[in-house]
Amino acid sequence: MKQLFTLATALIITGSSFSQANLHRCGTFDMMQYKEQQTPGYMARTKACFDNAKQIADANRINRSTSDTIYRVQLVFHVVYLNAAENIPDSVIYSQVEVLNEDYRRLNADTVRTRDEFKPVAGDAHIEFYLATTDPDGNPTNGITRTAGNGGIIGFNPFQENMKVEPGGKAPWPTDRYVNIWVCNVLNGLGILGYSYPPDNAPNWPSGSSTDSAKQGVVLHYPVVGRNFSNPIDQTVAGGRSLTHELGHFFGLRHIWGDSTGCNNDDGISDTPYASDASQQTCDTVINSCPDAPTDFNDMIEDYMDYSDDRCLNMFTNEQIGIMHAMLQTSRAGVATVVTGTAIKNVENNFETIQLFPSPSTGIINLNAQVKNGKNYSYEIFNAIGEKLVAESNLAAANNHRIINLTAQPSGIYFAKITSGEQVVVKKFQLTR
Ligand SMILES: [Ca+2]
Ligand SMILES: [Ca+2]
Ligand SMILES: [Zn+2]
Repeated sequence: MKQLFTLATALIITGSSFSQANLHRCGTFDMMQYKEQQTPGYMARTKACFDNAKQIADANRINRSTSDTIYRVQLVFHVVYLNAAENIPDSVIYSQVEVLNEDYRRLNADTVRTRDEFKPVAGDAHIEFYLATTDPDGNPTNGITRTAGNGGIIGFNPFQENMKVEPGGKAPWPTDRYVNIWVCNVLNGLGILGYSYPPDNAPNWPSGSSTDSAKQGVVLHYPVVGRNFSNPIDQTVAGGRSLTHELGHFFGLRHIWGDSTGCNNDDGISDTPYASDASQQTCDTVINSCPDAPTDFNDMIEDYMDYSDDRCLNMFTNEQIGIMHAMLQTSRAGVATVVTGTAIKNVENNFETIQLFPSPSTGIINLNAQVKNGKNYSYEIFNAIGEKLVAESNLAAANNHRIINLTAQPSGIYFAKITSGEQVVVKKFQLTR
C-alpha cells in the first residue's frame, strides 16, 4: 500500500488533477500506521481488540443464523463546508442512510450479482442505521449539523484531523453514543475518499489507553456521500458504498487482502478468500490472486471490505458479521440499541416526500407529507429547548397538506417531528420576526 505522505506530496507538487487513477479509496490503514508512529502499541491494541471479538464471534457462531437480534445504530452527520457545493443537501444524506440500511440488511438490489460460490457465506448483518432524533442536550435534531469550516486552501487534513476540532471544524457528539460522520473536503485533490477508526479498546487494556475518544468516527470526502449525487467524482464511487466500507472498519473489519501485498497475510476471517492486494476499483470476476484450500476461490471482489467499484460491491460474509456483532456487544456497544423479535425493515420508506416550508418563516408553516400505502401520520413541533408546542396525531394519508400557525412564537430555531409507523423524520426550520 502506498504511504499517504508520498501520495499527498506527489499530487501537490505535480498538481495532478483528480482522476480515477488517483482515487485512494480508504485512508484507514494509513491513518493507523500514522497512529502507530505517534503512539507505539496502537496496532497491537487494535489487534488485541480484534482477537477478543473473534473469540466472542466464534462462541456465538451457533446461534447467529437463527438470531432475531437487530442492532439499531444512531448516526450524526457533521457537514463541515468551505463552499456551497460542499454543503451537501439533506436529501443526499437521507439517500446515504438508505444505502446503509440496504447493505447491512442485505436488502440491496444487487445481491443477485453475488456469485454462486459466495452465496453460502453472504449474510444479512442485522444492523440498521438511523439519523439521531435527540442531540446530546436532549433536544430534537434531524441528525445533521452544518458548520462553515476553515480547512485552509486545500481542504481538511486527515492527519491533523482539523475537521473534528473547533473552531474551523465540528467537535463530535459523545462518541460512545453516536457514530459521528464528518463530511468535508478531504485535502482537495488528494483522492482519499474516507477513513475510519477501528475499535482499539480491548477489554483487557487499562482504561484511558484507547485512542482519543474525540476522534472516533468516520470522515468522508463530500462527493462520495449517498447516491445520485449531482456531481460525483467518478461513477465507480457514486453508489454510497464508501460509508458501507468505512463503517465496516468502525465495527472492527479489516481489508480483505490483509493490508499488505502477497498471499501470506489475511484479514483474520476464514470465509473471505486470500487476496494479494486490493482490487482497485475494478469488477474483475476472473482474478484469482492467491491459492486457497481446500477450494481455490476467485478473489471476493463483491466484499464491501475490498476496494472494488461501488457497482460490484454487494456483500459481507457471515464471519465478518460475527466480528461486527462482537464489537457491538463490547467496544461499540454504546452506539446501538438492541432490538429483538421482529426486524424493523425499511424504516426510511414510509414517506414519499416531506416538505416543510418556508424557512425562514414569519410564522405560517406549510407541511406537505405524502405517505405511502395510505398509512396515517402525525406531527409535533418543538422549540429549541425541546418544549412541545403543537402536536397532531393520526392524520390520514389523504390529509397531506397542513398549515401550522406559529405566529405567537418568538424568532428562533424549531423542529418538526413527523412520524408514520416506525419511521420518524425530524426537520429543522427557523422563525424570524
Ligand atoms: Ca480471509
Ligand atoms: Ca484464490
Ligand atoms: Zn478501508
